Amino acid sequence: MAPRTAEVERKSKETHIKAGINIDGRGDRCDVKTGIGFLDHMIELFAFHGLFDLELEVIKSDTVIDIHHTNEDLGIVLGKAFKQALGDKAGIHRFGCAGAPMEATVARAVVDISGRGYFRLNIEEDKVVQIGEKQEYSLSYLEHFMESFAHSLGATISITLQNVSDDVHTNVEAAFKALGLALYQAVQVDPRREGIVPSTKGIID
Ligand SMILES: [Mn+2]
Repeated sequence: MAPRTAEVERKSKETHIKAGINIDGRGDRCDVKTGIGFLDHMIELFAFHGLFDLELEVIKSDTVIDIHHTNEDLGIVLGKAFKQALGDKAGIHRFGCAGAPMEATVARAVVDISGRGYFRLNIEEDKVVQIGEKQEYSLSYLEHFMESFAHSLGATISITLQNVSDDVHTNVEAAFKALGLALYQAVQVDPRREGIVPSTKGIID
């Protein structure tokens, strides 16, 4: 199998971001410098549990405003890197489904590398409207990051959070771990599907 790697660089008036990825990595060769400490931690553990080797660097950003653009653009660049590394997607499982608990909180991620970008965050409680408001990160930033990631990768992704914690770190970390585990499954190659794009349409673009 050809190496599934990619290098992506994206420059806008708001951010300048570089990424390098090896989908068939070990997960422990990551160098993530986003300028947002919490997000470094989240992306590193996502890569670790997905066994992806990842270099990600925010060269320029406008975090003096807030993290909105950088958070969004990191999702875009990471999604692009996966899309490019996956090529025509021949042989892959395409679907993945995994859960990760953290204390009482459980995150479940369901992924379909369908070519269609869609993201949905389901929260199985009413209480969580404003969690994380005063913190560096929040559930709405999580939603925004995942939305950008799903659209630029061309994947349908659903994340459900159950027994939501009052601590934003716990909720978001469980979500990133679950996504890493589900995406790991989705990108694995089944030898019985060699050379076959996993769609009855014959392509996933
Ligand atoms: Mn943590």
